[in-house]
Amino acid sequence: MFNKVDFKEDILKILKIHFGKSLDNSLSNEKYYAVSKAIMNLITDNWIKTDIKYKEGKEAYYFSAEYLMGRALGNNLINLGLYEDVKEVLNELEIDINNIENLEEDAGLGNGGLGRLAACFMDSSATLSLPVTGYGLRYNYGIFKQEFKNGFQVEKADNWLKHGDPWSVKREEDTVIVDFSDSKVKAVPYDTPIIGYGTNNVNTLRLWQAEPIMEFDFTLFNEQEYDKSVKEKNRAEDITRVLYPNDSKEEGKILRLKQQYLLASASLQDLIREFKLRNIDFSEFPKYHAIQLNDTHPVVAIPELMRLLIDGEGLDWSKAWEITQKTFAYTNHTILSEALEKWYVPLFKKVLPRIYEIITLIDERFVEELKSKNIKEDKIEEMRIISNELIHMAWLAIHGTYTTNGVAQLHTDILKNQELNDWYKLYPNRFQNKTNGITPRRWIALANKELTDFIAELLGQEDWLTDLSMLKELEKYSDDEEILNKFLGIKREKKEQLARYIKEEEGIDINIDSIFDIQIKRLHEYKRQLLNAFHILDLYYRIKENPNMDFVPKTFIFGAKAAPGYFRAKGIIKYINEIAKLINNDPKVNEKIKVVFVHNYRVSYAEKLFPAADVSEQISTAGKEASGTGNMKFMLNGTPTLGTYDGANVEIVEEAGEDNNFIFGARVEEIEEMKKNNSYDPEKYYENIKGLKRVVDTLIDGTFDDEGTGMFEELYDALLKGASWHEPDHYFIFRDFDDYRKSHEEVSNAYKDKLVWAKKCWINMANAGKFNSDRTIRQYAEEIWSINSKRI
Ligand code: NBG
Repeated sequence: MFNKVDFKEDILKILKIHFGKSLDNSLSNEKYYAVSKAIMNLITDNWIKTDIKYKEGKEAYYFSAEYLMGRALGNNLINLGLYEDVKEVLNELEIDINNIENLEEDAGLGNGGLGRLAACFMDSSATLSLPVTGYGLRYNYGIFKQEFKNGFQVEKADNWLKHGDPWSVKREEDTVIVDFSDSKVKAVPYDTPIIGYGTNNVNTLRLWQAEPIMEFDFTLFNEQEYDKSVKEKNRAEDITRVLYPNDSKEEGKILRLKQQYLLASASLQDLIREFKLRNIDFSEFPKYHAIQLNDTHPVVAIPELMRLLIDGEGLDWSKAWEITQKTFAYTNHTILSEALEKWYVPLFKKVLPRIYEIITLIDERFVEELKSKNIKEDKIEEMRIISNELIHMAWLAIHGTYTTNGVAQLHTDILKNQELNDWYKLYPNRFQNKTNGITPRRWIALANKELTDFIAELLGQEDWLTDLSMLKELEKYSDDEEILNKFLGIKREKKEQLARYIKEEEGIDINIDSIFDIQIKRLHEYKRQLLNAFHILDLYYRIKENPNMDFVPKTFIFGAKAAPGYFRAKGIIKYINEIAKLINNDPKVNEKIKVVFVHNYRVSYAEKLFPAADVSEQISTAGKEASGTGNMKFMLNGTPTLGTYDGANVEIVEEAGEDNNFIFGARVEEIEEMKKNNSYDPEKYYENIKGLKRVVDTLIDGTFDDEGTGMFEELYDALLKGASWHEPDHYFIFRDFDDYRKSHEEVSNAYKDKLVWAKKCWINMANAGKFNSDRTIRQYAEEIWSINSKRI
């Protein structure tokens, strides 16, 4: 039971012990630290109990190179059900809870959807009292902080640990040694508690940090060679120094391979050490462990487990292989070819010679298997794990695991029938779908308290936060004016809050009565922020031509980081910022449209954006977005989707109805058809679709200045001339432009009648139940991991 007096005393004690200060003279971030540590104190007994309880039987382990956790304080208080109590205590201490919440740095140990999904899965696993432990890497620097200079993206280091990390505990005693050909390093685990909602269970996220075995070289130090004496230390620490900032594109760098191997090896050594305490035969290993590989990043764990079993434990090959295959499962998160990881053999061999050798043996045996199944020679060459001096990690993943899953129905179908069709034919029973989800604790309870309270009032209870399907009951109010008006009032309040925040952060005034049309996600050509930009510019020109045209004011909001080496993505950011400058400074139109590109989009910014949105932009080229999860966050907060038939959009529309969303553009079949027949002619659209040429030409006609970088011309060429590696307009922007414009018009028309609009929003929210990550995790637990709830 929570005791206010004790809690208050704890805070004061921690301030004293940790900072040598009293409440009066401590700084805000010290108060944040003390409050967080006081919460750690509250949950520790349950954390220990949970750990003991889980050891009784089978556990699942989520191996992921990324966890995009965001802030912990508010979420932990929500999950503990203590938000209001703690707020009161802090009030008595004259500490403003919002103030200290906002001081917390985001734990940005991920790039985008894949890392955020891992974070939602942790929350759901704990909430369901499921024995699931996350394994990952503790990067000293997370995803870079983004600034704009003259509209160009500039990256700054994200020193998220600068004020310390009250939410983790270093477990020196569980340190393991990881071997590379040129060095050995220590992997030291830091454990973070994952607090479930509505349960006492506290799960664990274990993140490894690389450290040198020898702190520094005393001989060199004594010889006054100070730089050299710490060289080894720095080299070791470099491994977990920084997160690679690429989303959906792989970097074939040595350091990246070292990161992946450190994660795989340290985590497996940890599991094997624990397993050996059971004193049972290794053939029982899969009965106690299911390991989920989050994309190909941790797939080197497959040969690493083979190595540990054969070289370390003396098992023979076939027994080790059987154990390995029964232990691992693999999730595929993309079909983009540039994201399917391949390692260049000479590089891999140099860093991990023994692991390379094991992969060659796996490959040889696989080739035998294919031959025995009468697969043709050329097919075998295509499918084998090592070919053309490249190791295909996705092939290794499918072959070395008992199941492969996609992350939305459409994505899984594309894997089975197109991208991985050969594999599907080889192992038809190994493929399954697990449609992604999001945690309602962070994405509505924390981010939208107003709507959360309203829902609880209508449903008369609070269990809906774990059983989102209850939202369906709210559908009966979809014609109830009073309810809809209250709902609109809440949306308005969230829009006001966002507008205030945007004013503070970006210095821009936005109109609360305008439609907040929001596209927030990583910047990537396939996500087509450029299509959105072209449409905005077209609108601008049409308003200029016809100032009296019937128009509903719109605020277009973007948030996106571009990978630092992704030239085109950076060009698109600059282009949108140029459009924003033009429009926002034109007094004749800025009453009608505004464009805001918020800087440093991240989890904590997202919490303010999703609840305030009127329109959710999900406009990827059909077939390219594996799932999307932002689309689900908008939906849960009552926002219709303006999107293509792609990823989980398809399922969103299935749940909430076509009438309540705005679907446009080419579907997968049409795009496949065009590709097959080579029949797509972007130039035809460019010349014939009214208004299209005018906006596309702004990339080269001097309307905007890219300061001599050549960025805009390069974008233009990509659309009209193509490049060595792709056809012109390979994301079909021109094909979809006019359809997209029409859909925007439909949005404007629907928005004019407040109640018609509110009903669409309401029905979306009421049908968001499927997209609870609790549902997703329950399916993983039952259909992949075979684990059961274990409440303490
Ligand atoms: C991303 C997809 C998204 C999907 C998330 C989570 C990668 C490699 N993939 O569509 O692009 O929602 O994974 O599954 O980051």
